[in-house]
Amino acid sequence: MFKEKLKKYTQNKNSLLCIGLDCDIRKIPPFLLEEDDPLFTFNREIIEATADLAIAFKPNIAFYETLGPTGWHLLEKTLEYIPGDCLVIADAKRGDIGNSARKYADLYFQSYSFDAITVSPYMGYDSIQPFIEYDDKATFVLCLTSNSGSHDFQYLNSGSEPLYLKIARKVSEWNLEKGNCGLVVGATHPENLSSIREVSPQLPLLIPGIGTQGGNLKLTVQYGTDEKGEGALINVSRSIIYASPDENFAEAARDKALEYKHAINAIRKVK
Ligand code: OMP
Repeated sequence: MFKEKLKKYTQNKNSLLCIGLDCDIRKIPPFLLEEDDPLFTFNREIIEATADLAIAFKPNIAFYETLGPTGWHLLEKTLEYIPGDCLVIADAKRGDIGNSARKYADLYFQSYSFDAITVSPYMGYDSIQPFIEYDDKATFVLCLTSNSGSHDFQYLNSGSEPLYLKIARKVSEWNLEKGNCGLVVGATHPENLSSIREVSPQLPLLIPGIGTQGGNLKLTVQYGTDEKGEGALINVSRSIIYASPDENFAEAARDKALEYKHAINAIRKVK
């Protein structure tokens, strides 16, 4: 079960860190371009250097899909390389009518062995249910996203509360089925994290937006974690994986990951 694994890895590794594997041929250290498979070499080195510090890796599927068949192969090889004591989250942001959603669920949970996926709630319950049916996997529903466009719809009033809170409430209801749902909440809205936590105390939160996007780490950890200082995956992608453009890139990524892990834990302690 995802939630049990999350608890175990959080405690064993004393970490909430999730590392985003958003590999981009234009951003990896130039010297890697001489390799046969530069992006795989990059991912492999990053995973090797940071796996003991992270509880999860989150490949954003766009970075793989954009490469066509080569990208799917790169994703496969990358997944094989991630050690068993790390959760693997497909950041795919899927969401379609039921019978199409089932195909996505089968792809990510059966053909590929991801532990969790991100999905959009816009099309409602039948677009999410095929993912929830996989009871040993987790489904993270976009609730309040980190980007500026989150203001277009997510704050709109829906009855007596903003839409993002309605989504948090709905997903808490769906979670009653199998206990395997979570929410995605951007670290760029830390002040709204506490109300989301209040509405959904039992849901794990996947929180991107730290680092390059400028999210507030202190408030994110304070408001995003549960009463034990757990139940959250704090994602950092670019600020860790592209910490250095030189030959020491993996070492630099490890240093950054360590820095984030410690900074997060220092906040959890005084929570
Ligand atoms: P960095 O900004 O480089 O740390 O990357 C953040 C990662 O999290 C990217 O892969 C985004 O697509 C993803 N993300 C957000 O940035 N904001 C969100 O609200 C949701 C996600 C996500 O679902 O992971």
